[in-house]
Amino acid sequence: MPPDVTALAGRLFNAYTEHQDIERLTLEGDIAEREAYAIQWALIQRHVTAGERVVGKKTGLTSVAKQRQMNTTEPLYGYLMDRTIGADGDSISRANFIHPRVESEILFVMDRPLAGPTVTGQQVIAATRYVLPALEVIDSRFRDFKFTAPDVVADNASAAYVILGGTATVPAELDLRLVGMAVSKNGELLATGAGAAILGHPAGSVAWLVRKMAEMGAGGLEEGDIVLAGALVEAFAIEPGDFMTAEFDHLGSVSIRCTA
Ligand code: OOG
Ligand code: MG
Repeated sequence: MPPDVTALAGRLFNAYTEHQDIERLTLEGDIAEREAYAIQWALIQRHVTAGERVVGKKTGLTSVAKQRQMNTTEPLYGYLMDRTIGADGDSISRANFIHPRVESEILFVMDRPLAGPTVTGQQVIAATRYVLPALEVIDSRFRDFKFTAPDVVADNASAAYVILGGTATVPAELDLRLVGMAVSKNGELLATGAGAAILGHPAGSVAWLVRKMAEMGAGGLEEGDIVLAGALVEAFAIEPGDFMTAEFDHLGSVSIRCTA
């Protein structure tokens, strides 16, 4: 029996708005990839009905570090909503999340639309207005942050919040593969990475997203879209009192604070 797309999207929407975890969906039966993206799309429609607006897209599980941490090898995409975007140094309240984790990322701002099954990283760079360093807060709606690939697709790739920082940089001016990054919590170094960690090149990661959207019949990127290319290193839990900073070569730094 195919999954009840509307009911499952409603369950995920309630978990998101109530900051209350739920059992993963695949415990009740298999969900195919296309069905998982259909649930994700129904979930986004619930957000839109609630007055939110799509402002961009995200890839996830595009680095080996993330794939190892979450025990999966399949990248995925999801949507970014207007109410979940913040600026450098902003605080998040722990009470608004279930079990938040922070990821260090490079964010693309699109200058023009981009769609189709054969889009390349070079085409992504040509269609990009600028890139920024970003911190993504992910917050799986599933108990203990444990899921299979279709679960996390349905759950909009664990998207929860994004902090934009640094200075706008035109990507053609540097080699994004070799942009280095150091992330720290409360002044202590947690991990280091480079752009090449995400599918070989951050723009390649965005190109993968565009091709995957085409495969799912979901259109592509719009002018002005913000696009997260995926975490360079693993995600780290954030708790009240924590201050996390990701410093990037060339792009600048971005910080987040967590309060109760
Ligand atoms: C899925 C989302 C992963 C990334 O940048 O790799 C992600 C998860 O790990 O919960 O956003
Ligand atoms: Mg991410």
